[in-house]
Order: sequence, then C-alpha cells, then structure tokens
Amino acid sequence: MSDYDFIPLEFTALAAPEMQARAAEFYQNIKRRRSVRNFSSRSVPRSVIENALRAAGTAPSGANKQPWHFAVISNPDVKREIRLAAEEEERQFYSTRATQDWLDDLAPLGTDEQKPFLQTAPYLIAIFLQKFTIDEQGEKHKHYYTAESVGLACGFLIAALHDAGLATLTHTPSPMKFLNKICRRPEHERPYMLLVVGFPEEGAEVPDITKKSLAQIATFIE
Ligand code: IYR
Repeated sequence: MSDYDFIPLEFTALAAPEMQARAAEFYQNIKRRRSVRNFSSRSVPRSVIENALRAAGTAPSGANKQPWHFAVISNPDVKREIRLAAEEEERQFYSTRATQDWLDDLAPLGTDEQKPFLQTAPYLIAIFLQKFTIDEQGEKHKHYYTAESVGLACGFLIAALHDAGLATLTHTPSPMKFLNKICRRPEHERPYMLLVVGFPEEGAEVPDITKKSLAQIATFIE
C-alpha cells in the first residue's frame, strides 16, 4: 500500500505543430552545448546555479529516493585545494594509470594533467551518489538504481545550465575520493562527477568533433 495521496497530473497536451516546433527548437539549443575547458573568471549569479540545481532535483530516481547530493564550491581556497588534488590524480593517470588505448583516444581532445579551470571557473559542483542513507537512529535505508538516477540528475543539471547560457565541463578525476574530505561529505557517499560551471574564456576553442547521426544511434521498430 502506498502512503502517498494521488493528485491530478498537471499536463497540457500540445497540438502536433507546436510539439514539432518545440522539439526542433530544443534540439537546436541543446546541440550547441559543448564541453568547455577554458573558463573565464566572470562571476555567475548564485540564483542561476540554485535554479539549475532545483531542476536537477526534479529528475526521476529509483523509488523517488533522490540519491544525490550537490556540493557547490565557489570559495577560491577550496577550488585551489580541489585543483591540486585533481592534478595529482591526473598526473598519475596520464603517466602510469591510463592504458595506451585510452591515451590514444584522448590525444585528439588535447587534455592533460593541467586543470587550471578548476580554479578559474566561478563554480564547481561536486555530485555525490548515495547508495543508501543513514538516519538519526543510525539505520540504513537502501536506494535503488543509483547510478542511473544520478546520471539523469546530472543530465538535467547540464541541460539547465546550458539553457541559462552557461558553459560546463563534466570532469571525472579518477579516483576522486579526495572530494569527500574537501566537501565534508560522509564516507558512504560516492563522488560521481565534478561539474565545472561558468563562462567560456574570450576566444575559447573546442575540438571540431561530430555527433553520430540519428540513423547511427536509433532504430525504429514500427
Ligand atoms: N579524467 C582525465 C581523463 C579524461 C578521460 C576521459 I574518458 C575524457 O573524455 C576526458 C578526460 C582528465 O580529465 O583529463
């Protein structure tokens, strides 16, 4: 038995032409999203970050457990600490940990162990995954489909920030356990992703990559 009351769904069906126009418009907007690695230090209103996080928090999740936490870092000393820790991990990744195949796949993107954007960008958002929570009585409450749920919330967050006119970078220093200590998150939370948020540096460039076509990514079984 459910403890929830059921309420009418707020839903307005759109006429086909409007649906088509909106779908096309959304695609035109989202396809301009690029992973940016050169950030300016221009500041971003905190309210924009807050609303993007609210949007992320509406993502579907297993049994509505919402198994995520967003640590939002704008403090310059903390950003510096994160940069130093991430660069330490990345130095080991690029020099010993990564396989040659992996390094070959990354070479065209021009990435390396230098992560100045972790200090330059006005906001870093560290996203943590909660496989379970522990209540005040010390009891564990399990969460479900946590990786899927947090991935969805991150997708919503990136789309919301892009829609608000901001640039992002999904950054995954590996391992990134150092984020627990720096962000003061409990040990049982798994750092999932570090999102860099801000404005691109004047004249920023991005690699000339392409996305797979619709035919390459979808089959229609009609
Ligand atoms: N975490 C490293 C390496 C890296 C890995 C992948 I897969 C990328 O798409 C990009 C980078 C780094 O941030 O440099």
